Amino acid sequence: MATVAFIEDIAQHEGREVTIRGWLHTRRSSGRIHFLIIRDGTGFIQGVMSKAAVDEETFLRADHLSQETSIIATGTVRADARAPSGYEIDVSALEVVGASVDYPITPKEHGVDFLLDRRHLWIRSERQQAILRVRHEVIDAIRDFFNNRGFVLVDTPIFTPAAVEGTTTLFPVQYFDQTAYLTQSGQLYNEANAAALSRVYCFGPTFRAEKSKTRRHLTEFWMVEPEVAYATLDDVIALGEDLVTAVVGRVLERRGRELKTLERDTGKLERVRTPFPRISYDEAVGILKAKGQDFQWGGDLGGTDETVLSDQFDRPLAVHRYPTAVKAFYMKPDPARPEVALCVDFLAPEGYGEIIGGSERIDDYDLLVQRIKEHQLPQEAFEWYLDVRRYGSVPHGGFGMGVERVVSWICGLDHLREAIPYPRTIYRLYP
Ligand code: NSS
Repeated sequence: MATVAFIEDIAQHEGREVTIRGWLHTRRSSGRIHFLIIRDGTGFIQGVMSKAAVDEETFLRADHLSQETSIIATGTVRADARAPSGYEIDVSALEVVGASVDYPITPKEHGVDFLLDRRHLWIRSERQQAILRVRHEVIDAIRDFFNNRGFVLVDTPIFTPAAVEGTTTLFPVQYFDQTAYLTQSGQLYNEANAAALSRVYCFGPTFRAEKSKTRRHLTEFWMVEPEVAYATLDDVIALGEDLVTAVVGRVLERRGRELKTLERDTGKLERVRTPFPRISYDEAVGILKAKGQDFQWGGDLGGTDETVLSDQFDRPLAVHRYPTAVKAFYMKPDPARPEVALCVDFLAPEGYGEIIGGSERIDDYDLLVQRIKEHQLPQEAFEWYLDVRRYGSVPHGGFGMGVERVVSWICGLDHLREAIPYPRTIYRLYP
């Protein structure tokens, strides 16, 4: 009996007979030889079936196999310098497991809507597999980063009673006889959790009814959010720099093959090292004006503004101290200049936009109540949050990093929809 092997481990089996269990990716024939590209979810390899090596029925059957037929192929592993994986398999037996009639995604070009409607099949392509593996690595690197630094993972709820990031992007859901909202961010709970456990993070899906149709917005996205008791804005920025550097470094170290499949220019990622450039919002406005942008002090940065700014640097850029008026209710005003907040956004290079948003939080009870009122938020829903200020309030801060934005940047994608297995946007809830 041949050993069952995965294509990613094929080098260990050189010269031996193995069985690969997978699917037929493509096939071409020269009359006396069939070339079968087999994929098994761990890689792609060419199976060479020559007429002389198999019985007539097997050879004939292989001539009619269609794309994505599931197959079990047995054969001897042979090194071949020309093969992308460095190896080929001389097939001696082939079993068909499941037919695949008229597989809709063919090697020709398809429109993106056609592919998104078939996302459950599209993920079988080499490129989409590479992206999903990078996403896995990014998530794994994030978890390792926080776990190795003494952070405690504390899960925050998905059904919530109130807004965190503005009331205009809330998704209401019927919750028995009340209205609940899908969480926009675990931050408020994280703040309570940091008062219990010092350094915490939450990591889960978050939801925003983003009505704008952009390349950078999903309605369901994954966010990791650390929160640290006694942290200052500088601590928050330093943590963000270390996290981004660790994640990029890990993908470069372990997912070189995938980045190659994606034709990513890794030289640009190798430049991601600490310290990142830091500029204030005031300085950002100066740069935008000098670059001919029509931008006035006081507004939030738009997508184009972010790109103009990040284009000035070859690594992620930290922009701090935005006008308090355009930022979230919980952000602490700078005591030296209350019109700006102790907050930071990290902008990825190459026009990928904001990947991190964070701040110091208001730790003063009275000011927080005032802000809740100014933002016309229902104070009853925030009483528990105010308790964090009633009982042993401390300065603290944290940030949120969007996984899809990071994956999209690292992979060099032109739209966030490829960075998540099943994207949800204003027009898409299927499959
Ligand atoms: O709105 S954020 O800037 N900040 C927060 O939600 C804070 N409550 C986080 C915190 O301090 N704990 O969002 C944070 C990040 C942002 O930088 C993006 O990377 C990502 O979340 N984000 C998104 N990704 C995809 N789609 C959408 N719509 C989206 N919105 C934010």
